Amino acid sequence: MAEPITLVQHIKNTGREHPEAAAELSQLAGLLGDVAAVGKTISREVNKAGLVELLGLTGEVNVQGEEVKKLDDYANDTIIKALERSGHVCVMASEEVPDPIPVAAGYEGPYAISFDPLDGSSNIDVNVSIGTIFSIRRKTTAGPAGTAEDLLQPGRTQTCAGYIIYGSSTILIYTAGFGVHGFTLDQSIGEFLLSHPDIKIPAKGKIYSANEGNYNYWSEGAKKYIDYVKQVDKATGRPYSARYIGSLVADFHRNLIYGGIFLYPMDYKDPAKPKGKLRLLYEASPMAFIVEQAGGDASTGAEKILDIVPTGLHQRVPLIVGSKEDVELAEKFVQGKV
Ligand code: P6P
Repeated sequence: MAEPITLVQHIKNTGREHPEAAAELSQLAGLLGDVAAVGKTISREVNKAGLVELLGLTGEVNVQGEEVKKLDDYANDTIIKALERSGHVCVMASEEVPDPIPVAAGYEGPYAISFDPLDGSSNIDVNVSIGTIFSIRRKTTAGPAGTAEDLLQPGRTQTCAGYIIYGSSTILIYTAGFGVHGFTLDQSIGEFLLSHPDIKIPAKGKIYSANEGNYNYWSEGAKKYIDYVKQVDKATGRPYSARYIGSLVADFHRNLIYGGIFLYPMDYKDPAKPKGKLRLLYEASPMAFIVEQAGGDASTGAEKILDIVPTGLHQRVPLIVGSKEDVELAEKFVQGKV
C-alpha cells in the first residue's frame, strides 16, 4: 500500500516537480496547512451540530458552559482567529463580514484570502453536506497592510482555490494551478490524506443541477437549455438526470467527480434588475479556478467567470459550471445562438 501523502507533503512534492514555483508553493503550504487545520475544527463541530443544537435549546449556554453560536458564525470566527495572526495573510474577505478584514500590524503576510466559511449552512439542520470555500491570491498593493484592491482581482489571478466538504467524509479539494487534488480527513490521526490525485472532470456529463423552482424567472435561453437536457435523445445521452442538493459545494463536488453541469442562471424576477445569487469572490471564482484546472468550464452565460473584474466583495453573478462541453452548449443557449 502506497505511503499516505499529507496535504503539505503534496504541495512540497509539487514544488519539486515545478522548481519555478517551489518558493511560492512553499509559502502557500503554510497557509493551506492553517486552512486544513480550520477544516478539521469545523468538521468536528459540524458533526456534532445536532447535539449542540439540542443542548443549546436550554438557552444561550450549552452543557459545557460554551456560548452556543450559529455554526456559520462559529466557522467564520474560527477561520478569522486562525488566520489573523498566522503571518500568511494581509487581508481577508468573508461572506459573513461586510468589509475587508485587516490583520494585526506586524502579522501581515503575502496573501489575500476570500472565503465562505460555511456555504449551504441552511442545510445543517437537515444533515445535508455543506462546505467551506476559499480563494487565495498574492498581495499586489504596496506596503504590508492588505486592501480591498488586493481582494478585488479577476479570478485568473488566483494563486490557489479550494473547498472543504463536510459530508459522509470530510474532503479537502485544492488547486494551486498544477491540477486539482483531493484529500480525505482520516479522523483517527487528524490528517488530510491524498485520496483523489489529479482530478479531471469528464468533458460531458449526464447530470444537470438547477433549482427549477426558479424556472419562470430565467431568460428564454436558460429555459430552453433546461428543456433541451430533458428531451429524449439517446445519441446525445438525453434526458440528463436531475440532481440538486441546494448546497453549492455538494452539487459542485458531485459534478466534478461524475461530470455534469450546475446552473444558477440570472434571475429576471424583476426584469429591471436582473440578478445572480451566488457570490463571485468566494463562490463562483474559486469554483471556476478549480473546474478549469480539472478540464471543465465556468461562465455567467455571457462571459467566463475567471475574466470578471470584481467591483465589490459580495458581488453576485449567474453561474454555469461543470463539464466543458455542457457549459459551452449552455452558453450558446443562453446567448440565443441555439
Ligand atoms: P437556492 C446556499 O444558500 C447557496 O448559497 C449555495 O450553496 C447553493 O448552491 C444555493 O445557495 C442554493 O440556492 O435558491 O436553490 O436555495
